[in-house]
Amino acid sequence: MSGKLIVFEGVEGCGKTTQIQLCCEWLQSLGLAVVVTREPGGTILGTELRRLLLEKSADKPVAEVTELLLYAADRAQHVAQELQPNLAAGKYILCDRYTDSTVAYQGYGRGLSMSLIDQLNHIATGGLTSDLTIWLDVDVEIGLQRKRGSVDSLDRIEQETIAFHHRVSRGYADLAAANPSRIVRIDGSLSKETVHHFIQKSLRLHFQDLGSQDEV
Ligand code: Z5A
Repeated sequence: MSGKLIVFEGVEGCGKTTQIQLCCEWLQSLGLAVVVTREPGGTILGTELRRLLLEKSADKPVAEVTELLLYAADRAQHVAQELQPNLAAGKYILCDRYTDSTVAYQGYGRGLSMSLIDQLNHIATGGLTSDLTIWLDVDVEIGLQRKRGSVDSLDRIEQETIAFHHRVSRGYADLAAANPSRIVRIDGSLSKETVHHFIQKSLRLHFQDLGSQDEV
């Protein structure tokens, strides 16, 4: 039996965590085995890498290529330790960020080489791609406003300029246009309930064992 890898992507504050939680509850109510995980930080080693990557300390700058390599290291460990075994066990995996984040943030955001990013993504994943990626599309300003309202302080990437976040957002738009069968765009500025409804619809369309849309 083979499970499903469903990835949630988008700019900061787009609602991934909220929607993953709702989706997890819904899939569990259908009797499915669900695993929720994230990048960076989906393993014990990854938790350490996440702290190094996101802590905002001016006296500990992280060079751009170092950052890229740390995300790749986190992903390689995550694929080997979490994603592959849970897929092999037939589980539905809901993953907060995956390879598209590196393209959007390190590629479009930081301007690092796309061919280097593609190579590292391939090495880290061994070619494992998502079965479906949900891109929650919200305006950068709305996302950052939501984040500023929900946390006390912003981490290193959140503190980047608005222009950086706009480049990231364009990265997601380009990725979705280039991968229409893998990436589904959902308007993340709608209410939480409406976004969840559209996610249910998309998942039912893609995965027949979730039943027909009439049941939504
Ligand atoms: N990163 C990278 O650069 N390269 C990589 O390869 C990878 C990652 C894998 C951490 O990601 C950082 O890692 C990220 C990119 C970088 N940049 N930063 N910082 P993260 O996913 O852990 O952090 P995040 O992007 O900042 O996401 P988040 O804080 O977890 O936000 P979210 O999950 O998208 O949103 P949320 O927590 O569900 O919602 C935020 C608030 O909005 C909260 O108060 C909600 O109640 C509210 N909300 C949610 N949905 C709605 C709707 N529909 N309406 C109104 N309000 C809403």
